[in-house]
Amino acid sequence: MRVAAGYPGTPSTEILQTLVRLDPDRRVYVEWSTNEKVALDVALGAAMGGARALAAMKHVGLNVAADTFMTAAYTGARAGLVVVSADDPGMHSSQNEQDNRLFARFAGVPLLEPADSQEAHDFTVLAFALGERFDVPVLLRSTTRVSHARGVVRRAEAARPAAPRFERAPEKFVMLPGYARGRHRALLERLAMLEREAEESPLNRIELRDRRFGVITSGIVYHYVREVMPEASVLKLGLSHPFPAELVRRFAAEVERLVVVEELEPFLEEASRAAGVPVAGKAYFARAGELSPDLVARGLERAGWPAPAPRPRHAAPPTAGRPPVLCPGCPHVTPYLALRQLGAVVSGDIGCYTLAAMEPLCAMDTTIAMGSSIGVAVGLARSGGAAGPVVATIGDSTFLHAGLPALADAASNGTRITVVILDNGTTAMTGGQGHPAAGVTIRGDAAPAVDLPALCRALGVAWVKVVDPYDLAGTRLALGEAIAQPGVSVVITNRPCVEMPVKVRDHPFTVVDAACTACQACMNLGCPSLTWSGGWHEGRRRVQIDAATCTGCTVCVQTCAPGAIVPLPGPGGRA
Ligand SMILES: Cc1ncc(C[n+]2csc(CCOP(=O)(O)OP(=O)(O)O)c2C)c(N)n1
Repeated sequence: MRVAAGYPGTPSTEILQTLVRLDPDRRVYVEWSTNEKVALDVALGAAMGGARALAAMKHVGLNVAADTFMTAAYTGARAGLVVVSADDPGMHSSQNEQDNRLFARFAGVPLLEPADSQEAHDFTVLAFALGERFDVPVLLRSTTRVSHARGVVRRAEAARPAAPRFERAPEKFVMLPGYARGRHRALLERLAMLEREAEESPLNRIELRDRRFGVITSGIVYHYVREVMPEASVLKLGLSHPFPAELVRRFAAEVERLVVVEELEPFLEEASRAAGVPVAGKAYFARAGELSPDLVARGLERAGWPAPAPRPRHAAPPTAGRPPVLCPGCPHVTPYLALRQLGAVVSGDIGCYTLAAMEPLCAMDTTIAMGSSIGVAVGLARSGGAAGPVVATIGDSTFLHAGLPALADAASNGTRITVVILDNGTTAMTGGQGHPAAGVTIRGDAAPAVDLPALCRALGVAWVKVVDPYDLAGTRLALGEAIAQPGVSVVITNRPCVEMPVKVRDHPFTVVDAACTACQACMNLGCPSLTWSGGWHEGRRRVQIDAATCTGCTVCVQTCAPGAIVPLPGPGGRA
C-alpha cells in the first residue's frame, strides 16, 4: 500500500495512527483528510494512479464519503482500493448505529467482515488482491469489538505491487452519463463474477459439528456463537456480499434447524430468505444494539435450542455511575454559560462540546451530524419559531469537515444567526488529531494552518470576532454584540484544548471556606475540580477545589461574587 487517508472517528482512529507507528520510514503516504469524502477521493485518485490505497473512517463517515463511494463502484481503479468502515453497534461513541453492510449491497461492491485481529489483518491483505482481480473497491467492515480488540497477529509479507502509472481511460474514469451507463453494466457483470467467487472463497466456510443445530453468522458474532454453543454447526461468512446463496442452501440441507445470528440489520437473514432458505434471526435477536455472548445465549434459548451452559462470570466490583464531563479548565464551558444567560436557542454539533447539552450547562438544543449545526440554525432562524437568538456552536475540526458550505449558505442568503467556532486547535473528541487549521500533519510535521477568521470573512461573513473563553465577561459581551448583528456573525474562541499537546497547567486555586457563601454559582460550570466541601452556609453546601486537577484557568474565580476563590498558597501557588 502506498497511500492511506482518513478522518478520525471512533472506533476507526487507531488504523492510521498505528500505520504511522509501524511505518517510521515513511514508505506509505498517510494523511488526516479534511473529511471522509476527501479521504476517499484521495485514496481513489491514488488507486487510479496505480498505487494501492486505503481509506479509513467510522461508519457515519461513509455517509459523508458516499457520493464518491457509489460512483467509485462504477469506475473501479487500477490498483487495490480498500475502504474500511468501522461500525459501532451499541453506539459506544456515535450518533447512530447504522449497519454499513447495507452500503456494500447498495453500491454493489464486495464486503469483507473480519471477526478478530488476525482476520482484520488477513482480510485487508486479501481485499487488495480481490479488488485488483475484479477491478472494484472493497468494503472492509469492522465493528467496535473487533476494532478495539488486541491480539497477536502474524503479519504477511508485504506485497511488491507494480510501479504506479496513471493511464488515461476516460470511458472508465470520467463518469459522464454516456460512459457511466457502460460502467453500470460492467459493475453488474462484475457482481455476477463476484458471486461465484463468494461461493468458492475460503473466507466463507462451513464448520459441521452437531447437525441438529446450524448457525449462519459473520464478524465478531461468530466468536460469541462458538463460545456459548461450541457444538453447533456454523456457516461463517467472511465475504458476505455478494451473498453465496448456493453455499447457504448447501449448509441448510446439512442441518436440522437453522438460525441467523447477526448484529443490527437482518442482512444475512434477508439474503438467506431470498436464496430460498426460510430462516429466522431477528425473531430471536434484537435489531438494535450490540450482541454479546450472553445475549446470543438468550436468543438461542428463545429459538428453543437447548439452554447453553451458564458462562463463568467475572464479578465486577460495583462502581458509581459517572456521566461524562468536560475536563477541568476546558475552554468550551464559558460560551455555553453565556449563551444560556442570553436565552439563545443553540444548535450544537459533534465534539467534546456536545457535553454542554448535559447538566449543569444544559445549553444545547439540537445535535444531529457533523457540520449540521449551522444549517440547522439557518432553518431554526427561518422557521420563525425560535424564542431567542439562534446560535450554532461548532468545533474547529467539525467546522472544516462540514461547516464551510453551510456558513457560506447563511452568509450569502443573509440569514440572521451567530456561529460560535470553538477553536481549541485540535480534534479533541477523538484523541487530539490534527486538522487543516491545526498546523500539524499526522506524522507530527509542521504544516500550513488555515486562518479561521480570514476564512469566515472570505465566505462572506462581515462580523467576525476572536475571544478568549477564559474571560467570562469578554465572552458574554462578544456574544451579546454578535447576536445583535443583522446578518451572520461569527465568534471564534482561541484557547487550546487543555490536553494538547501536553496537559495545560497553571497555578491551582483554592476556596477560603469561611468566605464561601455557598451561592454555588461556580457549580454551574460543571468543572470536575469543583466538589462539595464538608462545610455549610445557611443550609447550603460550600464548595472546595481539588488542587491536583485544577488547571488554574480562573473561570470559577470570575463567577465567585464574594471572592472566596484564591490562588493556592505554597510551592506552585501564587501567594
Ligand atoms: C461523519 C463523522 N466523522 C467523524 C466523527 C467522529 N467525531 C466526532 S466529533 C469529531 C470532531 C471533534 O473535533 P472538534 O469539532 O474540533 O471538537 P473538539 O472535540 O475538539 O471539541 C469527530 C471527528 C463523527 N461523529 N462523524
